[in-house]
Amino acid sequence: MIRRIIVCDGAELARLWGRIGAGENEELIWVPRDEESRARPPGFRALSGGLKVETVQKLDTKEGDGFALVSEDGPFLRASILCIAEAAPDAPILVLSDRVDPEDLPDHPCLRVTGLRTLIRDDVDEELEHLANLRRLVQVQTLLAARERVGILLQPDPDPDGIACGYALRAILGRKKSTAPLISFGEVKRPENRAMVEALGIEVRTITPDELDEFDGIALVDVQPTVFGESPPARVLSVDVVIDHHPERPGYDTVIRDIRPSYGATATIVTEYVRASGIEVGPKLATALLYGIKTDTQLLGRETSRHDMTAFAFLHTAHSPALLRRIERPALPQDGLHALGRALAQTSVEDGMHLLVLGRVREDVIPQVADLGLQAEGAEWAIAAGIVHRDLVFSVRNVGYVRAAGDVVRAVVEGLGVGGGHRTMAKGIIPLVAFRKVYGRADRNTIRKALHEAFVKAIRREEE
Ligand SMILES: [Mn+2]
Repeated sequence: MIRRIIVCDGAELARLWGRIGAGENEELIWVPRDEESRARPPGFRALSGGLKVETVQKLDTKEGDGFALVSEDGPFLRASILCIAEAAPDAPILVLSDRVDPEDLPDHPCLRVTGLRTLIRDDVDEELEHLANLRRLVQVQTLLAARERVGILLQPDPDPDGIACGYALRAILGRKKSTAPLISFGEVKRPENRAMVEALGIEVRTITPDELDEFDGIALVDVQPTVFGESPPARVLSVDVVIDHHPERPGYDTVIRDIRPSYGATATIVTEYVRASGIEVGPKLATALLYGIKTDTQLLGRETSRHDMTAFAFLHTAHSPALLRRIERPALPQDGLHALGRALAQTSVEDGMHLLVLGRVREDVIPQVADLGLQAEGAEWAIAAGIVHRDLVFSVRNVGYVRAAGDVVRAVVEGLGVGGGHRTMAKGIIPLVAFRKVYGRADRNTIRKALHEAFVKAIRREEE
């Protein structure tokens, strides 16, 4: 059994350690200071005169045994480390000291230094943060408790962050769909957002501004009232709760305002509420919030705070990987697979570019094909294009060490349509009308040729 030998310098630190309580396999040693009485702290063995080479030898340490030195006295620590290094060279040493500078300690191959009080302090600070979140949450709960119907308002075409926050807020309010529906002025449209509500069975009701009157409580998550157009409905300018991570906007009233622009996702704020509330976090709730943070921060990439990291780690232990996969990789419909088959039949990688033209297809098939396309040998770029309604829609992926996908797509759609994205992922939309005006027709071959040339040009231009 591995032993941990705890050496406390002086009665005060020994008693402090004693109050924390000895862990299993801990052997407690007290080194009395000169001025101290000989009253031995309970549980400790006294070692007058400090650690000596012989005393360490007598401890007869075995492989795996380690020392913890608790002291604020530099000379004591230096002498003790040297003794241990000589008598038990393989034993690791943990120094717990708030005042001694680690730089002043002798070199040792297996030494860590941490504070004792600061260690406790960090935990206390963390608890106080939980408490601050609990206070906010209790305010929200108290304010809304007596309301019959609370509308949880999301941005139009809500994204995963907004959807997750609405879903979680309802859970921590202890309410149901009927008394706290998720509402929005614009339906969930984007395929990746649809995939989320479908996989999690979350309903978002599309309402008109007039329908807000049905509610005697309104809470906004991941959005602020002045986002809703030039002259938002009056009811929306005076609400009960706003929880958001976008920069604070003026021009509206709310009873409770929790806006934290340094956070990468509103789902992080709501996750902190969830933790503070102590409610059980089931796999659905955890997956929703995790996906919200993941998409808003580009998987903890840009604009991520330590709060986002902590919330993500907390949720990760509770989420369902299978559910997350279903959201991120929605089931491919059979005609999508056929379209993919036809595209693959004439596939080739040219100029490091793998272009797959799908024809008419469901929109969510396109990004999945782009992901797949990047796996082709020699492909630095994958472009999957398909026709959705009256648009040519394409998803772009790259390997990451080439030009930013967002910039390239913006160059490709310039004057024709809209597009944008990030370093390795981007999306573009060109109305077929605009495409035909330039290229005459919009059949498979024309699309392939046009996109190939446009991308080669845009990538080269970006490289200049
Ligand atoms: Mn957000």
